Amino acid sequence: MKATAKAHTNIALIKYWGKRDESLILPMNSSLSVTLDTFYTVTTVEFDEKLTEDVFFLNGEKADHTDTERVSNYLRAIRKFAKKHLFAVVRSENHVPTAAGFASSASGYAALAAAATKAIGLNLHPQELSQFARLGSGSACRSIYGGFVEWQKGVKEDGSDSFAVPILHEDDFPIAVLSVMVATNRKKVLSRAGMKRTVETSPFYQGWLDTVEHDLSELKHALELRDFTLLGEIAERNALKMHATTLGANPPFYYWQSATMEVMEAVQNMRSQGIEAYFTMDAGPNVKVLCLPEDEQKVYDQLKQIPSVKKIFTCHPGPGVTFLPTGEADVC
Ligand code: FM0
Repeated sequence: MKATAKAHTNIALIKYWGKRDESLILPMNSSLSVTLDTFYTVTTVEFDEKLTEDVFFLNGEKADHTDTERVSNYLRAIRKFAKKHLFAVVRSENHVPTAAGFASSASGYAALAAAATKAIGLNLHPQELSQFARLGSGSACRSIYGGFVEWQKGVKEDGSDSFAVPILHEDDFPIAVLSVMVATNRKKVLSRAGMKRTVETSPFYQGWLDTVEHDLSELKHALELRDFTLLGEIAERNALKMHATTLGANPPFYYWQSATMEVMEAVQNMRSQGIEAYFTMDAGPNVKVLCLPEDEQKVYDQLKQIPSVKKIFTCHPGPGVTFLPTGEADVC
């Protein structure tokens, strides 16, 4: 009753922003991301009839109460579905610089969903697995697949039509994503709380909903054409629009810091010099810069010169979830 899975993080080009159901994690809008090759989580789950509660180890150490409770609540849904009332030991190794402000919930819940469902004896189709990952964290449903992935929002109340579908394989459209870590000093508004406040209070949220599906269909068209310029323009526009909704919330908030804007400006300057680069940001101050692989060194060198840039990780489209021989989480 043991299984190990590995899943990578993803960055949204069309953002998931807002829920229509908070417990089933059903989104207000469809979204589209690219799974990245650099950052990942490896998780081993072992169900054991001798256990009287779930135990969670993160990076080799026993996790705190809050993290353990979130994992345990998540496993409850899997136990219920499998009709097996067994507790588990969960061991996760995060190869995501979380301390540096990069989110690990997508790779974390994709790996946990895969390892836990397999360990409990369910043999799921990737589409079902995507739905299980969604229950942990919305963006995790997209990390089941590699490459470019759409999360179709669905319309049903039970969430049975809300899952990710692969659009392009990771080798089908080579782009580079430079993950730019900036100096940060402010406490984070978590994406879960931020999107809830925005849906409930921001008058700009309706503008988001009115245009996001159009952005998505345009982005899918750009992928079909392998048109990087179009992809970059739409992704940058969509990110700015998402961030604009937070300014209308009550109380208002924003994820950017001065360093975030310095990177955004540098990217726009590069474009005026003829280097094709575009930016996108999630619910935090770090910036992801999109460019073509042939320009990645040039873009890297320019970004590196910004004093508030602490570190840059060069990423490319990466694979979907995979199962590993059990025990790998302990040695990775
Ligand atoms: O990834 O409340 O998945 O599409 O990263 O766990 O479902 O952490 F920029 C924001 C991700 C949101 C956009 O939210 O939320 C995206 C965001 P949960 P997530």
